[in-house]
Amino acid sequence: MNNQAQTNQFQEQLQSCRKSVEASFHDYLPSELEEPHRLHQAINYSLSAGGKRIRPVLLMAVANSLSSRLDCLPACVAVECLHTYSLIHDDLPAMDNSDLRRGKPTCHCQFDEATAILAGDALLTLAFDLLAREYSHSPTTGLQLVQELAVASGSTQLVGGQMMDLENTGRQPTVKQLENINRRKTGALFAASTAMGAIVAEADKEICAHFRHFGATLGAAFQVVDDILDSTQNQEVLGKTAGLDQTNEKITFVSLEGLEAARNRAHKLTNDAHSLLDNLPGDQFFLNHLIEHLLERTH
Ligand code: GRG
Repeated sequence: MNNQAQTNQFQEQLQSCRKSVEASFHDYLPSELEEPHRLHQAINYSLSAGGKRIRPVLLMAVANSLSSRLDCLPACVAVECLHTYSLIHDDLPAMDNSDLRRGKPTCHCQFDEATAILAGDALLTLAFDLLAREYSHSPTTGLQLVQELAVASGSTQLVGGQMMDLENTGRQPTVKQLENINRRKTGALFAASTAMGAIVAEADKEICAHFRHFGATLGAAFQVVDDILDSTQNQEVLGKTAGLDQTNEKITFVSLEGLEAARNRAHKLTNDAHSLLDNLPGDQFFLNHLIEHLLERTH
């Protein structure tokens, strides 16, 4: 297969993964007809507002590469619920104070602050409800999935990373400190997504750990690219407020090391992710293309 044919095949697979995740939302989440309507409207608004669906796509790609016997879709939806909660709360006035997300007004702008907080809370809880409910026929797998997501989203990882990010506002962290914040704030959910793909596929602990490491490395690359895009793209392309890091006095790899060094860092981490994938079992055609796609993305 030539390069163009491979790219086309990857793009088709990517669209198909996204579509199946989005089509599953209504299977697993409360409808807007359910009370309280305003809360469920806010949840559905933020979830269906778009988004690249990278974390569920990663989970599905790993599960598929290991020929999972169990359905990975509930876990994919759970990860996207958790991610969407983090975005809703991250956009709040007390956090990043952002009014645009996924090309639309943020949840608190479209509804109100209290509703946005509750929509985030509900999505966070729904993620674990979904895992417990949909994998009850395979309790060991269900428990491992709950543990993986709980650790990644808790006070030492996702929420902890956000706290450290806020504490460093207006300060100049070292490269090591910034790597540490990013590992928690962004890397942890990427790592959980790839590990959860391996857990759904009932892979042994060593394989799960290797996929977790791969996800963490990819998450680190993703955050550097995010920093680069925040400083170089406009809000129409990004679908979210551009230049927010500078406005909020957030130190990024771009402000710390400069654009060129940040680009080199993203390339190095991307190469590391490819190398980690070389040592993993399964057909990695899709994941190898996804790594490049994430490096070359424009939003
Ligand atoms: C508990 C009050 C409270 C707040 C927690 C956990 C949290 C707030 C924030 C998480 C930190 C965060 C948002 C990190 C940024 C990670 C990141 C680069 C998000 C953007 O991800 P994309 O580009 O978004 O995949 P889409 O919209 O495409 O899904």
